[in-house]
Amino acid sequence: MEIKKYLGDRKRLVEDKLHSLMIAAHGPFSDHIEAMRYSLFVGGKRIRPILCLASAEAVTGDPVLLNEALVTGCAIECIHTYSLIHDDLPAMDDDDLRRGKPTNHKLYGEAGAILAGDGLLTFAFELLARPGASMRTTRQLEIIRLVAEASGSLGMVGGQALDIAGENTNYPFEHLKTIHRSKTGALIRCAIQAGALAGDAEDQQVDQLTRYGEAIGLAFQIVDDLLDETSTTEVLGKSAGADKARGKATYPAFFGIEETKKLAQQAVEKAKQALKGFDTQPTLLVQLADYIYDRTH
Ligand code: GRG
Repeated sequence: MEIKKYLGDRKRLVEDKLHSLMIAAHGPFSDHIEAMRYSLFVGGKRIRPILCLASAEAVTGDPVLLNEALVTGCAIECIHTYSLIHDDLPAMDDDDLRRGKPTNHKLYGEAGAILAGDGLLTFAFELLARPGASMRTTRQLEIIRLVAEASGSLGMVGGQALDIAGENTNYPFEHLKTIHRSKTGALIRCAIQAGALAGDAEDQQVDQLTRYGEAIGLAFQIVDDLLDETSTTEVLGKSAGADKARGKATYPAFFGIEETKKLAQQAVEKAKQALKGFDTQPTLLVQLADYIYDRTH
């Protein structure tokens, strides 16, 4: 399938599912829920749930298991959205624009935005721990633990803490790699691993998809560093040039633009290598790896 069509179809599928999960869980009326819904539906590429689903599709065609992967991906998207809401707060990156629209705290105030993020994070675990999920309980618990680890202090939250502490300091490149791996890479890798587990993959497949996910997570953040330097606020839907303005270390700051592009490409190639030996070559995952390099926002 052509990758643009695949991304469009899956984005719609994810958004329809997110709508139905939010309505089923919360009922329609309250300012707090509205603040959660605002950031969840204001835009976004939905790359984490799409990767979760594509990973499951690489190991199973069973529609029941694919639905499990879809719900899992939606939970991860809720966590991603919470992280963006909190990242934009005045106490963190203090941004006015996200996904091309005003940031959550600009509309709902700081307390409202903190609570919207908290609500989304908690809702994600409600979804992951849902009763009656059509997978083995051990698998469901494995996914819950994986998502908790990837989002928490040894993953995204820890990476964010290191990132903030490192602003305007001259730390070595190895430290930047740790920040990238934890702040951004962990949740992307986890989306792919969780998709494989929801699809009831064999251990060897989980291992290969984990290595794919690690490489894709790194490629994604290197490209994010590049876009921050080379693109515009209009195209990105968030403030371009923000990394430099905040004294953040990035790949281009260490290596320059051209070398950074090569490093991103190498990470994409490493991801594709990890898929070698799959019974049927997971073409979509290969194409998604290329998309992550080619993306413009
Ligand atoms: C506040 C705990 C906490 C963590 C924040 C995700 C994050 C950690 C900070 C966001 C800062 C940032 C720009 C990170 C770079 C990579 C990244 C996560 C970009 C945004 O993800 P996309 O491109 O966004 O998938 P969309 O809007 O498409 O969902």
